[in-house]
Amino acid sequence: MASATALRLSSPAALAGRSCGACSAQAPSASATTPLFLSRAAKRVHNQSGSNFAGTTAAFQGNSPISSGRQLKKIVAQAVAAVPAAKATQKKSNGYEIVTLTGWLLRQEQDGVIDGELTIVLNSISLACKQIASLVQRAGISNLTGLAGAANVQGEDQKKLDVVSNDVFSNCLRSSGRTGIIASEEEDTPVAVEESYSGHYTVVFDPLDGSSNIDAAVSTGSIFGIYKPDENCMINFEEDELTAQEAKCVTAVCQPGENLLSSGYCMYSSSVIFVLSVGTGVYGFTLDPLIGEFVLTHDKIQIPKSGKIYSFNEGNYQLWDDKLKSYMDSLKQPDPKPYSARYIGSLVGDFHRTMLYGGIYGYPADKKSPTGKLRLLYECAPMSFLAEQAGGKGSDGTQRVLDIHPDKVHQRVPLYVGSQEEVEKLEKYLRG
Ligand code: FDP
Repeated sequence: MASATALRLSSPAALAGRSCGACSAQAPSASATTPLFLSRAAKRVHNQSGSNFAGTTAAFQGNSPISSGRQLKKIVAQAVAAVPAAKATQKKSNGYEIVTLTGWLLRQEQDGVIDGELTIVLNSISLACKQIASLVQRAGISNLTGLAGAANVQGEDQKKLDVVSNDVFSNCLRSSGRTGIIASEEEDTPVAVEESYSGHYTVVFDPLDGSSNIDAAVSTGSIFGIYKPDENCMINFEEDELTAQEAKCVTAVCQPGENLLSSGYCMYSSSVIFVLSVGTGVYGFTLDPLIGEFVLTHDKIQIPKSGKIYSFNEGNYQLWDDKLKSYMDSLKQPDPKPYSARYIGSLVGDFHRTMLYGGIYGYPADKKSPTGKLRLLYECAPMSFLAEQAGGKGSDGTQRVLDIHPDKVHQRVPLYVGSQEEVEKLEKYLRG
């Protein structure tokens, strides 16, 4: 079982690698083809239109100096006419342009959406996801299936991959040097990162969600949420006793989802997909295994306003309350057509499908689990943040999930998330 000891690494924090990821073909230099005899106006037009002006300029390269005012006028007119077409052509992709996650993050930083410290944290998370993806893919071969032989703080059996993924995630976050406090679903309590260098972001994560699916090689995922540091909860390692530190750590992570700066997940499925929001919409990146980079594939994801797919573990039907049962019954009415049921039993996979196709995902409270099964900090709040950023909704049945103030680190709440109209329909049934 993963230990809950405060993290104290002596080595200086290694910075996450930052390389330029937006790869596009280099535009030919305008000056290379600038003709010698153009007027200033014609030159300006030429420079704006770049290489596409080459056809026009070719006429006066070499031995064709401009010999009359009429000729000059004609040249300028030709040049002006060439501009709209040139601009349109410039925007066309050559088919080899890609935007990598690293390049996208740097762009957000340049635009002032996130700071450099958050860029480094998100980069370190993406690195953890790549490592976990490879472990998940090879689990059956490298003897990483099955139980680790311990239970976590919530009494759930930990799988070997739960434990390994937790180490991978923690290591990546620690070595970024930009996290102050980290809290994992697999650890008893949040821990302070002593070697934090700057930034001091608070990160909550579930390193491997849906782990009951691992041994069957079915979809799993990692989920994370990032909060800005709270001055009141910053740790002073010189002065604090461990218990005082622990109290500060708990306070730091017990924030409502409303305060999230960023959240996201990585799905380990037929492809590895990293989906995140930094508060300006939701973007999805698919891992290209050949170049080892996440590449932008889902630009500005929007959850459809409604959708006829529901994703609940209906095995629990008899344990639900009557209002929820009648909601579920209503979805099956053949008039005009019943909803379709889809349930993987892996939150990341079920949520990802709901984001793309619309519908509703639900894990209600029931007689066996009176507050539901899913964790507010590591599952419900990050997913609700994403849902809202994509135009959907996240609710516990009566209120917005992002408004819930956690009183416990491992608090569970019911979750209904997905298309706005579907979540509102459910809320109406639950109100009675
Ligand atoms: P798991 O127990 O396999 O880790 O919160 C964990 C979670 O999976 C979710 O990913 C999943 O949606 C849910 O539990 C499945 O629970 P049920 O098996 O009760 O349906």
